[in-house]
Amino acid sequence: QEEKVELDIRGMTCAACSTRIEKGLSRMEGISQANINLVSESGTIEYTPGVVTIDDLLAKVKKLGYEAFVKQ
Ligand code: 9UX
Repeated sequence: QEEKVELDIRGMTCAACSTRIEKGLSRMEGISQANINLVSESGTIEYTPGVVTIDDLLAKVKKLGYEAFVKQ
């Protein structure tokens, strides 16, 4: 079943950045929802473990040009 992970994301400087990340993540298999907040520099991702991993999510955000960490 789906799980949620909260990320801290650094490097977003305009509203299109958060949209870019949302779209990039949403296109990945195993991700049902991605909500990214520019102001709080964070996001919530709903994903299906076994289809996609948290490391995959972090790598995708990094590839898009931002830093991402699992929120502790
Ligand atoms: Mo805004 Mo973000 O022009 O990568 S989209 S800075």
